[in-house]
Amino acid sequence: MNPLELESLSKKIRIEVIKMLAKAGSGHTAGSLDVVDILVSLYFSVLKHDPKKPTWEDRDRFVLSAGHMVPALYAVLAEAGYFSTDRLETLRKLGSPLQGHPHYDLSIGIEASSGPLGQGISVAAGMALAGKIDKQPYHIYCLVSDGEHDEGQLWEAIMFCAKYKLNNLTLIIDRNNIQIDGLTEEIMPLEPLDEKYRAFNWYIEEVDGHNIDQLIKVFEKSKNQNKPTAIIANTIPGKGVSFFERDYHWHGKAPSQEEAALAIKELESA
Ligand SMILES: Cc1ncc(C[n+]2csc(CCOP(=O)(O)OP(=O)(O)O)c2C)c(N)n1
Ligand SMILES: [Mg+2]
Repeated sequence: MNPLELESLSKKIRIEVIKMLAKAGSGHTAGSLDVVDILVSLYFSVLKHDPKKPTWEDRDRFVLSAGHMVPALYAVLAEAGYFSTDRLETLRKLGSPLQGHPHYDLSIGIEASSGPLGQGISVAAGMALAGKIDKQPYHIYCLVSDGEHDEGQLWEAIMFCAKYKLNNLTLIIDRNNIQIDGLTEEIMPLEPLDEKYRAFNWYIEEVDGHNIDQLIKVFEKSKNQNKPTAIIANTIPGKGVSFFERDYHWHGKAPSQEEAALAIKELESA
């Protein structure tokens, strides 16, 4: 797919996410919308994977550490062919594999359970070290949120990755500047975030997290480093819908049916 096709796919995914959240009546709107371009770039251009063979040994692995953003991942996995898009409307329903936070299930492409902030990166680090020990060709991608940097475990994992020079791991930081109760820089300042990673011996890149072309280039670059890579992806929470954008109140709130209809209309006419 060319970048234009990927952009229109992102729009379709955002509409699916809004429908899923409105139908479920609960969930996380801001982050789910802002990671869409990152996930589309990964699953439709970067990752070596086969939705028809989800247990293929040599596949690249993606771990969503910020588990609350999973509606976007479900929509991308369905669109990629891991399961039917009809199932998206079962989000958060009893008995559905599509719970509000991801549950390990390779049959639908979910590589790790997550939800407790700061833990997914440790899982990804373990996968990357295992890949190195076993001399496996696959690459590990892990998406963490900025709010997850308030967890001590994340920094332990960052030291671990540097110690073992896990250059088969690419970390994407969703830098949307919000967390549950407000702006990250007011609640627990993270800046200078790039310098922190550099001091922890990581290779660092910074991109516009909505520029698919840039994202793909930087992902490719991250595969040729001699240390783990962290990509700071600057994103707009609630991306694509004017009344969601940059408002932290949408962190953990689903749109009503009326709000969803307005949001979809705005996306469709953009
Ligand atoms: C260990 C842990 N503590 C608290 C929570 C509740 N929680 C879920 S998301 C979140 C905010 C984290 O910030 P971020 O991921 O940056 O949020 P977003 O950008 O999606 O608004 C919190 C406090 C959790 N899931 N895990
Ligand atoms: Mg955030």
